Amino acid sequence: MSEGGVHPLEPLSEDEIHQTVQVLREAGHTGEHHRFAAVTLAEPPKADVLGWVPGNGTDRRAVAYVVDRSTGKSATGVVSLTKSEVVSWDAADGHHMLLFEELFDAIGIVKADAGWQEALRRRGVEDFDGVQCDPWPAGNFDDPWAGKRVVRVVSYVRHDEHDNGYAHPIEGVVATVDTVERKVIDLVDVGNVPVPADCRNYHAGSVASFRDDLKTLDITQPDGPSFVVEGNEIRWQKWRFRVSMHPTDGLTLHTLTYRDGPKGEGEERSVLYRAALGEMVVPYGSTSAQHRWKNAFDSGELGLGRYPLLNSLELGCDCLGVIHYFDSPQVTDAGDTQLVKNAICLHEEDFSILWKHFDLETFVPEVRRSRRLVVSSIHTVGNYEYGFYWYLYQDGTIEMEVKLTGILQTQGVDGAAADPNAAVVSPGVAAPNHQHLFCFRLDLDVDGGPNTVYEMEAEPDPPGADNPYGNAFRSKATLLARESEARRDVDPFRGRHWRVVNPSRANRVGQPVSYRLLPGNSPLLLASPGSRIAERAAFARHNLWVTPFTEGETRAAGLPNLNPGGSGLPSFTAADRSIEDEDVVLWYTCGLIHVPRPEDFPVMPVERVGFLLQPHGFFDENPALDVPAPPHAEGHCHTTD
Ligand SMILES: [Cu+2]
Repeated sequence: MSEGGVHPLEPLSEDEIHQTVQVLREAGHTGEHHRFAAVTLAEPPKADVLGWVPGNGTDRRAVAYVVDRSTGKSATGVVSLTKSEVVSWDAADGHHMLLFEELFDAIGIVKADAGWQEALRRRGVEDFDGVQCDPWPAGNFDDPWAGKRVVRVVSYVRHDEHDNGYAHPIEGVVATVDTVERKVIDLVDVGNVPVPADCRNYHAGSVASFRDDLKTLDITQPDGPSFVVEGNEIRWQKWRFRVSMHPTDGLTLHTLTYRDGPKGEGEERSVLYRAALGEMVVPYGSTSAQHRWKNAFDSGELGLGRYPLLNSLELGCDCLGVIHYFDSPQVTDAGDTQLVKNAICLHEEDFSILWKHFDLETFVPEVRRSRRLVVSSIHTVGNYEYGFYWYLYQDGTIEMEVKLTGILQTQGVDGAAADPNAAVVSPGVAAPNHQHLFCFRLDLDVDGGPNTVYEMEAEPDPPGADNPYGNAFRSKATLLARESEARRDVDPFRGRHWRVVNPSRANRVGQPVSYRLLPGNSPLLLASPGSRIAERAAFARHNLWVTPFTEGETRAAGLPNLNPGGSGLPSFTAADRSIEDEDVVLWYTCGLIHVPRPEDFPVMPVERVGFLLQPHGFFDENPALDVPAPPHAEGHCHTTD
């Protein structure tokens, strides 16, 4: 048995990753042709985690996602680290995320391809070494190669090593590479658009002059931060939770509770069991040969929680203040271990006012500063960066904010043949319209559960004898009893949102306790319902889905790489299960419709999107009354008893 002190949700150590690889090798499951897309903790069944007490060992397990490069077949292996043996080896499933080795190989294969070289010469490009090739997930369009492991490669010219290639797209050339056969199996070479010549750079060496009026801004916490970290457990104010980095789900919160009442006396109340990205997709809206197939599932196809997509964060650059970093041990394709240092950043921020009132009878104000805890990570997926920021607030609010930055996906255009589905951002350079759609899997356990979900919205009362002035409106609650009733879309005109209620527990005024999901910007998938991407990214056709918690139902689109569609939520919900008075999981999709601006180029200022989880009747009153006034405040911001 594992050591009693190790919590079942502690991430794998480098030694445990090494052990997993060794066990699979020694059992004969993996050989010279096998590569490891990911090795991560096999999270134990929920009941085992919740029932764990220190001193009770659990069977600690790892899961390995493996690809055989000689056949393209993939497999999932589960290894008991406690017993050092293989628990299961499922060679039946395919579609595991892309290996970096496949992506890097594809670049070399394309550059050596005579047809591709000829297509570039036709565009005046002769220096193939200076060309930047970007391999992409290929999607699934019933192509002749459907079912094989393929990637599509598009290219850009760099005038020197650090030049921004996205300013010089080589338009109309797409090479499809079979990563098993290791050859180009299809080459698109269409159109006659010149490669845009203007250099558009953003790195410090390329900026002519910097503004010179920024004074020093230091953040100091002379007494240290207010949080305590033990393993992957964090305690801050009344919150307690765990954090981890998952290969596909990215930054993950586990077993989040809030202590209701004074220190040492309050009740520790459960809010959620697990919250993380359940999938994301970036569908492009251009019909052109170079862009029509671009639908990156950056989570399930590319594994944004893996090295080298997962960034090592730098103090003073990515994060400011008194920081605690969590490292992320990873497996390499070849089965070695690699530590991503500073993968998760934990720190506190001042966040303006928490609450205030100025009493006009006494002219005495009461003001409290809001402090929030920030847990964040940043991921580079090709041209884009995504930052995921979980915020915890003193009033019981939880917020997710995705920060989108990086470089636009670009398209060479000549003025005469402008693409109606793209926006020009620089002379000769357009960027296709696209969406970024993030589906968060939110396993709420409000006061432990079971829970029931209600859709809430404001409804005007009809004018009449009961509403003579026509001003009345009420809050309408609609029970979502079955999965088929819980595929819902936002309605900002009615303030639509969703409440997760614990029907067996009431607050002081007799209402069932609840947390509510307040949606942020929530566009739906714009691609037509009959399109292949609508099948593959079905989760994004509704803002909300609700399922009863079921072990293994973790990915909103299943394993999306090369997948024709139908996996994930459509399949989970096919039996139309009851979700009333159950352990419910919410799948909420927020996102952006990105019509690119010239200001997004050559590097895009951060855009933000996200949502809130807020207590609604969970507490009996404002839970942040006990936040003290700032001790060193100048002037008058509170009474002095
Ligand atoms: Cu975008």
